[in-house]
Amino acid sequence: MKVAIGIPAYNEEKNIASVISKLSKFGYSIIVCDDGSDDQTNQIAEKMGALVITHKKNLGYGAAIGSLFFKAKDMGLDVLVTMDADGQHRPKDVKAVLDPILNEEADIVIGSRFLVENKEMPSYRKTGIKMITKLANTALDKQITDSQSGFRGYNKKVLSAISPSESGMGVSNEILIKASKQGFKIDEAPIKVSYEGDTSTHHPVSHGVSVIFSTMKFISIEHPLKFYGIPGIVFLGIGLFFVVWALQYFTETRQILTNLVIIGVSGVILGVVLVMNAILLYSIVNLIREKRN
Ligand SMILES: Nc1nc2c(ncn2[C@@H]2O[C@H](COP(=O)(O)OP(=O)(O)OP(=O)(O)O)[C@@H](O)[C@H]2O)c(=O)[nH]1
Ligand SMILES: [Mg+2]
Repeated sequence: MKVAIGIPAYNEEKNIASVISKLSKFGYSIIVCDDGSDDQTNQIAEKMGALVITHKKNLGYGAAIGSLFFKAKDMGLDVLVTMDADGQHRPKDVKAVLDPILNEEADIVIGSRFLVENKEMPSYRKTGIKMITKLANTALDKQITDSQSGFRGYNKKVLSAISPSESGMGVSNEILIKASKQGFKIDEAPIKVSYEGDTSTHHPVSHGVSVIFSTMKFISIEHPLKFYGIPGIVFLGIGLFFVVWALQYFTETRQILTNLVIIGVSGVILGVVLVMNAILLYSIVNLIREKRN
């Protein structure tokens, strides 16, 4: 079995050396994607014997994951395990993420921070990640606990079927939503994470908002009937209710209640637009899928 660890790294000169040396002890081959770091990350990773992919400029976490997927395919890997470069993930947890894939029990294994207690995790991050995971679960067959963890294992089938397109942190949900839609088996394994000195390199609110928007985008593409259809039918129902009410009032009193009419007509228009959109997007997405197969 050809297994490698893929590490997306952006300005991680402080942590990358110890992450690579600890992983090497487990005998794993290591691929580092240097995402346009302007510190010594690239040189250190090279010196530590990792295979280094270099982005000339910073393209984003998602772009780094995309490059690692591409390299894994190119190398004909059977399994790619991704983990962060900031020392938050423990190399000894690789086995827990890898084994279910080697035993063919799952196609994707997520190292979840919510299956065992992770005391160090700041509560605002717990809340944020749980909220985003809840949103992702609306588009996943199997409900999961941590859709944002970057510590994951992917088998060969997933690596060849999915090409991540999201350049930001939204890639984590993108891969899961696409994989679930294609029927891949997603599982979770417990991991411990350290938050010593809070290593995060982005603002939690902007990070959270960008991930929520990109997740909505992928849910709307993968599940247009659900995403647009259901609200469309609700608006149509409310609109028709108000129109009938206005008509009834008019027949009884010969008077027009403008606000009833406005609510009614705008509800019907919005409803029709959303339902049309759902059908249109559904047929376009399926047409593209048929063309692709
Ligand atoms: N933030 C950020 N990280 C990147 C980028 N490209 C690669 N990375 C790497 O992606 C991994 C995850 O980034 P983190 O900033 O630790 O994100 P996080 O783990 O969700 O946030 P924390 O839980 O606070 O650490 C790290 O190894 C980064 O070095 C990028 O453009 N921005
Ligand atoms: Mg981190």
